[in-house]
Amino acid sequence: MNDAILWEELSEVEKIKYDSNYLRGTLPESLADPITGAIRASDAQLSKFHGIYQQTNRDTDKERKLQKLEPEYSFLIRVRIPGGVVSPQQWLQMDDLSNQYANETLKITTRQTFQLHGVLKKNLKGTIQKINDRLLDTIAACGDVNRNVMCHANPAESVLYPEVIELAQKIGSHLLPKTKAYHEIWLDKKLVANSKDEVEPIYGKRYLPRKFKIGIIIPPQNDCDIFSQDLGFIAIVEKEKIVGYNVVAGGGLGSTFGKPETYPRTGNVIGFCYPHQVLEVAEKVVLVQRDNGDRQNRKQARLKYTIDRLGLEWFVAEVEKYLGYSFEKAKPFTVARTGDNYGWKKGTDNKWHLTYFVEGGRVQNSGRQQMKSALREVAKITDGHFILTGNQNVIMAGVSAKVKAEIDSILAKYNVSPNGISGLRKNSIACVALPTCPLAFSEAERYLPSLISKLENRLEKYGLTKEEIVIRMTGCPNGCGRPYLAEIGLIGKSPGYYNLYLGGSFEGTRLNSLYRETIAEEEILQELDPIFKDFSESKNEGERLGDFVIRKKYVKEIREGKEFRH
Ligand code: SRM
Ligand code: SF4
Repeated sequence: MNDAILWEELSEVEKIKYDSNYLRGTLPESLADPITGAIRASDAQLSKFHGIYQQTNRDTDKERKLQKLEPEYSFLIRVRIPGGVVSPQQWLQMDDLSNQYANETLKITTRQTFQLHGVLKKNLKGTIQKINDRLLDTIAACGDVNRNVMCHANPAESVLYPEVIELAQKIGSHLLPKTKAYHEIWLDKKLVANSKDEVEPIYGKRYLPRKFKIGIIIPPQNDCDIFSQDLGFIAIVEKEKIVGYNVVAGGGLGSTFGKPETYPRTGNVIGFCYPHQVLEVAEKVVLVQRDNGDRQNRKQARLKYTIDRLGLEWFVAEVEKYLGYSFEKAKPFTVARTGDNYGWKKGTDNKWHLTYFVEGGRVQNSGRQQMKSALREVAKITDGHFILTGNQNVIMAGVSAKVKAEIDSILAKYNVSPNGISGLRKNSIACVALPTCPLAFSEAERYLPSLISKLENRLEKYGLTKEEIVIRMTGCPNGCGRPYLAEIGLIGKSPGYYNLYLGGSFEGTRLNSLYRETIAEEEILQELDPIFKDFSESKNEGERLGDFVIRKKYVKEIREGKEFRH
């Protein structure tokens, strides 16, 4: 502890980070303790920086309490995979680990990576080691540092894909914590005993005030929801070359019911930088946030609040001061959609790429539909690789025509051919929520598929089955499924009840707006039915539902985060 710091004014987590000896804490002791399936509370904060969250099974919490048993503790492991690129060997390893140590499913997250759920404390180290054996890791997948860097996912959509994925990987590496704690604790590497020699040149001893997120897109695709990122880079393409990037800062979606000082916010385009400047721009924005973010109140600690508190002009000037030069004026760009373009596409490299829908990002076998087995078999025969998308889907990428045909027959064999999926379902995202998420008020991933089936009946009635509509559901207002940017957003309030938000844009440029509060399924259907009817009857040519509900004044347009109300 440092006496010069006014610890009593800072959030508890600040002290835990500072005293942790660069993220070591007492993790080894916690892991070795046989009495409990849990780790110490301070270590549960630190484990996040290692990609690990302690959880309980919320389906059994009440019953276990009645029986005076400790909760069913287990751990979520989140892998760090910049841009979501996964080799077939890595896929097979993750699949094996999910069967051996987790709940037999793989969760593809909204930030293009895998989560394993349900790993017991005694199996944590072995699982982490096996992930690392395949050249993946879990460092900084969570915690107050830069998280998994997102990137335009589909190689078939742009010849410039190799350039942006390389950039995403470079940013990810550049902003990794430098502590060797991860290697010592999980990989049994030699103890770096005296941490005084060990410095975190970017983060320092207290790391960032809060999580930090970066994404890169190639317009017109906005598959990383660039306006939701703390920091975004929008590739500016001239004559088939990336001449540089528009820089977007201050996006973020988490908010809390009943606390109007918290709100989702879309990022501001603050200027243009050249490709060789991207790494330093990323670093300096991180440093400005490190030095100015709120360390007292974690609910005000994200970059979006730093910008709103100190002013956008101040922020840009400060970043430019750290850089030693000014941004150029941002260049024009347009984005067309946040969702994935499904189906097979041939790339300019003559390779085939299949963008494949994974409902709620959950790769699992369910009855006759054996998606997990199918993708395992694909991993065994593919001559390409996999790419996880920010819409919780997977691209079977870079395959030859021969393998393309084999993949089609594997998907058919396991009853998971991607046919006949409605425009609504294709554009759906659901966060994990129950039973693992400790913050969930209601279901999301386990419930959205059945709600969509009921909505599909209504859409069919109005000839809208193919209409692409972005629908996203989360079990609480933290925004993990980015519901605030959906045309239809549903956010859990209490078991079975949701707030309904309308009017986000299909392109991911506008926040939605509260339409109805605390309603259950029957009311959700009743509220949406007449809107679908009206939409089918009076939408303009090419008009999207999100724009329609604003034109027809179902909701008012939200122009910036501060206008948003729950
Ligand atoms: Fe998230 C916390 C799951 C993307 C905003 N998020 C959590 C935790 C770890 C709950 C917790 O703190 O104990 C959830 C674990 C549930 C579980 O059992 O798996 C969780 N978040 C997820 C994932 C898995 C949702 C999914 O179904 O895909 C996503 C993992 C992404 C990844 O691979 O890194 C996920 N979370 C997001 C996003 C979307 C994004 O990043 O593009 C957001 C909104 C964007 C943003 O950050 O502003 C998001 N998660 C949050 C927040 C609110 C942060 C805030 O500023 O207030 C929390 C709560 C917190 O940090 O205190 C949170
Ligand atoms: Fe959990 Fe809420 Fe995030 Fe859903 S949005 S995963 S319920 S924290």
